[in-house]
Amino acid sequence: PILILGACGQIGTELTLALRERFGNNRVIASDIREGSELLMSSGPFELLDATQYEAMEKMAVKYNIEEAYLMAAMLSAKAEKFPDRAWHLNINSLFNLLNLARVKKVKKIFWPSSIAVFGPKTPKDCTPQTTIMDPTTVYGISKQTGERWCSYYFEKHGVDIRSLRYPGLISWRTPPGGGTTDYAIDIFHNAIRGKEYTCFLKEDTKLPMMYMDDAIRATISIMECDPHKIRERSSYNIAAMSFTPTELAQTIEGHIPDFKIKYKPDFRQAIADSWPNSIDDSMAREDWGWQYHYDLKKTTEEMLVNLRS
Ligand code: VAH
Repeated sequence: PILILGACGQIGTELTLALRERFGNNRVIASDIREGSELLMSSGPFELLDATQYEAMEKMAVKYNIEEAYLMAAMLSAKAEKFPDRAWHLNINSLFNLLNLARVKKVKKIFWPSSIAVFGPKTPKDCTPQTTIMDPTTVYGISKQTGERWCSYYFEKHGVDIRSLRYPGLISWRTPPGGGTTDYAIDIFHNAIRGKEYTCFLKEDTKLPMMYMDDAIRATISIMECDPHKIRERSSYNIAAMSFTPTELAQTIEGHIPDFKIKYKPDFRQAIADSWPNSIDDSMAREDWGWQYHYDLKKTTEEMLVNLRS
């Protein structure tokens, strides 16, 4: 059986549905601090669970005889700047709980998401390497950088089979955006299909690494299923798909909705975006476990518009 923590979040919702599709609804236990969408709740077992409470997690692992766990609960970059203490507590303690659960063999294999947010202003911005300078300037980025160090430590010291990916900004339609900086790339579609002008909170030339959710889910399942001897990196792998600016995204949308209009009103999230890379070198993921993206900007735009309109 598989346990998903943070199953009602942007990635958690999609991961739960994909794993239920793949392994059967009743083999995937969804859990979160609050209930989720009707689709998620009606498709298989759900438990209210606070990922910062070790005893509760341990009880859940024993109750369902969990073999694999995915920790998708976190507070994202923009919201974490407003609630630094809560963000640090949630992001780090939930990871410690998961690592310790694996250390005492209550689960066999675990997944934890990192992010391009681990990179900072001194990191090379173009084709950012797998191993490089990391000087994150956000609470979220610091929690992800620290988390990567703990993942590597628990693998080396305790043999914990932890797998991790540095997700770029993820674009999806099933859940509303939740406190991220890259979420402009989701908000924009919700406005466009309602015929509304979109006021973008980032400058028009802010280039960021992005990925369509289906690619991110496929990458997650790939690294979890791959032969452990092929995994050379136990902190977290760079993965990439596309990089674009708000202007490029708006132009692609205009190709489908000619009268779509965008204007720019940068806010505090501009400084967060400016500290992140423009593009990512994911050659190590390609070499080690055959990573390859499928959705480019054109296909992502088509998928988002079709699904949000249906
Ligand atoms: C955020 N979507 O904006 C998340 C992600 C790289 C961005 O970490 O905070």
